[in-house]
Amino acid sequence: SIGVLMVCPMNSYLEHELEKRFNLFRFWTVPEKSAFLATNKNSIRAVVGNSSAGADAELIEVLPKLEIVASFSVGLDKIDLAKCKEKGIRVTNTPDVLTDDVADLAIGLMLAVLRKLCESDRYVRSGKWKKGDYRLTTKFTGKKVGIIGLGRIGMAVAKRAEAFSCPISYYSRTEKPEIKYKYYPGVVELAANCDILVVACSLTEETLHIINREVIDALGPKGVLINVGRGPHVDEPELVSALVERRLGGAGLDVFEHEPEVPEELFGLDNVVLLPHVGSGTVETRQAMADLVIGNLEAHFLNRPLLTPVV
Ligand code: 8YV
Repeated sequence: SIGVLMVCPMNSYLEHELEKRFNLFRFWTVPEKSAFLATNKNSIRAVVGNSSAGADAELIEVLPKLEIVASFSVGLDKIDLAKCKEKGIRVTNTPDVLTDDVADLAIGLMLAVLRKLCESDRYVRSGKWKKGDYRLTTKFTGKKVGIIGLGRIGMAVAKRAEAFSCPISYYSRTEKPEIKYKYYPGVVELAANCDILVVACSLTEETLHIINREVIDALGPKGVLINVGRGPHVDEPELVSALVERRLGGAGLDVFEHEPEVPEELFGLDNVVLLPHVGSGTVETRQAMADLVIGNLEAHFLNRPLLTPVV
């Protein structure tokens, strides 16, 4: 049967469904990776990856029979797309099905940071409430929200923030003429003109460290950064020092530069909320993502049109 290489653990339902249909190899359980690849390279026709591991040039080169890379993610930054294109390898991802969850989480992070939800929870649990030194928080409704990347997720964040009466502005490579939100042609200008800055773009060479010191300074001591994109969108040491020195008001972070490592300087701060990359992490959405991965692989091997093709 068709060999499918799953590169890292991601979802047990997906594993079971793949196992029913294909000869599934779990790469993370393999102790001797290169010996394993040498033995199985001619039977592996598909790779399944996610946001932490995909198919880099090295893996693609070593798999001569590779036909398709199906990612259990919308982000494609762990796949060498140019190499796939060059070799005629198909690529699929999981767009749309996770948009609502990621946008919901972005709004959740805004509320959590501004209203200090996690800090307040710790206040109750630790018994501090009985000593009664609760400090006031910051209103969310009406805050100016700036969005980097007005794709599916960025638009879903905007729509939700509109319901909180937030004026919306955005940065993207090009202005979207049909969109009524205010466009800024640069990230620094956007940051200087919003209270909450949301990273919702894909990670590419152009968007790596798109949040740098200049952007952080433009956002300023009352500004809040929300990152539901990728850790490397942010120059993390710059973000950490700005938060520690209170040059930035706060941050809600679902992603980090070196996951699962999170800078420990952040652990003591009450103006940050830290999540373990769970934007798409609901039972419903992860199942829908898994079904898309399976559907794409089945379509490919039955010579039918792919459900969500990228390459
Ligand atoms: C992860 C994501 O892929 O879709 C993306 O780009 O980052 C997430 O959905 C998921 O956590 C992988 O297991």
